[in-house]
Amino acid sequence: TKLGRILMTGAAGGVGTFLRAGLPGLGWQVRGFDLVRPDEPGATEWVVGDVGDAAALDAAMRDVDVVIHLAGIPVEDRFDRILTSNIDGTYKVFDAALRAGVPRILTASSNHAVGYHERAWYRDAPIGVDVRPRPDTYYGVSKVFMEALGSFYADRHGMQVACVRIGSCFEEPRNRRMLDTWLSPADATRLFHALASAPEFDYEIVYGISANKTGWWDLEPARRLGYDPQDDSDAFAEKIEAAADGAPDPEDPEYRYLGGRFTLAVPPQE
Ligand code: 15L
Repeated sequence: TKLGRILMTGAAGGVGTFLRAGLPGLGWQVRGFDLVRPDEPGATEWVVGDVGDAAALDAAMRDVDVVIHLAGIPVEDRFDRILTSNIDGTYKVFDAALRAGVPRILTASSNHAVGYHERAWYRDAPIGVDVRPRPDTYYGVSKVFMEALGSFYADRHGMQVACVRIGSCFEEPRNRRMLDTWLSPADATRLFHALASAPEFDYEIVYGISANKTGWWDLEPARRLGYDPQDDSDAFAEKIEAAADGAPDPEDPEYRYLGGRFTLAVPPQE
């Protein structure tokens, strides 16, 4: 079955590479958009372009049903670079989607939009999607901007917007924190597929992690939209504990804050 066409910005990046591998098999036509064309595009179409280039975006938006916006700097950086790539770039993608009449945008927010919330917060219930934004970096601030812009375009223009606060999307969790925050590549595909095919919605914020035994972020908002995670980081727990150095220290930012070591990140000097 053909479900429709997805324009994926940042399609050559980490999450994009996983989604490009998974979504076509579920019935989506994927058009990749990125600064570079990978050796194995996988996607049926590829557009080399910059999200700063409104004309390139206008051309890429033709006949698109859903935008998945992943482009941007994925870690802390100097504010001027974050401003160009993540803040202005996200504005340009939303505005091009609006001009083209694309009804739905799924956008890669991040756990770092709320990275200064403390693990101690989680006592009786998992942390919800409606907590106060507490970005842990300029990078996190750009994700708060993204969520605000999405809310504005949903309310003002009736666009359907889902902001996914992605955890740690890698082949395997790499440390203790990622036992909480891991999003497996297969679950990432399940999540974006669910959001792309869900019945009409207005504005949604969801956490994007797998069904991790130790996960402490509320997955109900994603589940309500059809996400049914199948993976659990627990399968890697023994390996990670064996490699870890002593018992977890609750004062270590890695363990204490939702955003982990991003709370210590400083922008590079040049
Ligand atoms: C992110 O937002 C980053 O893009 C990614 O590289 C990981 O570091 C992830 O968060 C994380 O919190 O593990």
